Amino acid sequence: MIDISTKITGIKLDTCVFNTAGPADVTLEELEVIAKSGSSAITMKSCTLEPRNGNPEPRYADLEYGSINSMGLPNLGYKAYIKFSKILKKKYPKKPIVASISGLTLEDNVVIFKAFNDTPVDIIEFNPGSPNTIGKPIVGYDPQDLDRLLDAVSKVTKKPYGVKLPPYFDLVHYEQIANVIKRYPVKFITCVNSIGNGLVINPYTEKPFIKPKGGLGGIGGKYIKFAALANVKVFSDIFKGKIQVIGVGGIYSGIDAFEFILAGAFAVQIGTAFLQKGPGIFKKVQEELKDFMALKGYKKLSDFRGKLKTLDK
Ligand code: RRO
Repeated sequence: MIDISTKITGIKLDTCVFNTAGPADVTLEELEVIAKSGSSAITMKSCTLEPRNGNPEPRYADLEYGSINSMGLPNLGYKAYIKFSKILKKKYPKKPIVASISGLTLEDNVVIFKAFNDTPVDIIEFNPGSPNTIGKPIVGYDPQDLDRLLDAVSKVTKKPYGVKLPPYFDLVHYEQIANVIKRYPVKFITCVNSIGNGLVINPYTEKPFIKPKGGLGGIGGKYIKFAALANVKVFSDIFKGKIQVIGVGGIYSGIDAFEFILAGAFAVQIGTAFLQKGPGIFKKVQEELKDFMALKGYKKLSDFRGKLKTLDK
C-alpha cells in the first residue's frame, strides 16, 4: 500500500492533494463540488469583511499553458464562509476545512480572524496580499507590512494558521520574509500565489485578455511551476520542517506533485488545473503520484520529501 497522507498543522489529510483558495470555491454549491471530489480538504475563497463583486469582466482567461486572472477578491463576505463551514462540517465531517482570510485592512483581518475562532474551520490560510486588489500593494513584498499584520492576527487567533505568499525571485527577499514569519506562530506557508501583474496580449485584436488594470493580472498554471518549485525548495531549506511548506503552481500531474514534495512540500494545492480539468483532477493527480512512487519504490511521502539530490558527486 502506498500512503500519500500527510499532516498539516497536525491535522490529518487523507492525501496530500487539495484545492487552492481562489478557483471555483466562492459559493456553497462550488464548495460542495470540492467536498465530493478527491480533494483532501475544502479550501474556501479568500474572504473580506463585506461581500465583494470583484473586478469588471472579463477578469479570467485560460491560456495555452495556464491562466491569467484579476478577479479582485469576489466573495460573499466572511460571515457566509462561517455559515458554510458549519454546513460543510456537518455534511462532510471527514474533510478538513481551510478558511482563507484576505481582509483589506489590519482591523478587518483582526475581526475576521477572531470570528473564525468559534467555527468548525480546521485551518486558516492568511492571504494578506492578492495581486489584484486595485490600489492595494502585494503585502508579501513588504516585510514591514507583513510583520504588522502577523503581529495583529497572531494575538487574536486560536486556530492553527499559515500564510499564502507571492513568489519571490531574489534570495535576499526569502531571508527577509522568513525572518518576519519566524517571529510568529505561523504553522505553514503556501508557496505560491499567482505571479502578479503579468500581461497577456492578443496580437490579432491588439488588446489584452482581461479588462482590469489595463490587462495586468496574476499568472497561474504551467508558466509558474518553476518559480513555485524554487520558492518551495528555498523556504523548505530555511524552515527545515519547523514551518511546513505547501506547494502550489502548475500542478497538473502526479509527477508535478512528486517534484514539489521532493523540493520539500508537505502538501500540494491545485488551482488553474482544477478550473481547466474539473474536479476529477484531484484523484488523477493522487493516482499518478502513487503510481510514480511505486515505480520509485517509495511507500510514503517522507521517503522522498525534501530529498532533492544535487549534481555534486
Ligand atoms: O481574487 C483574486 O483576484 C485573486 C486573489 Br484574492 C489571489 O490571492 N490570487 C489571485 O491570483 N487572484
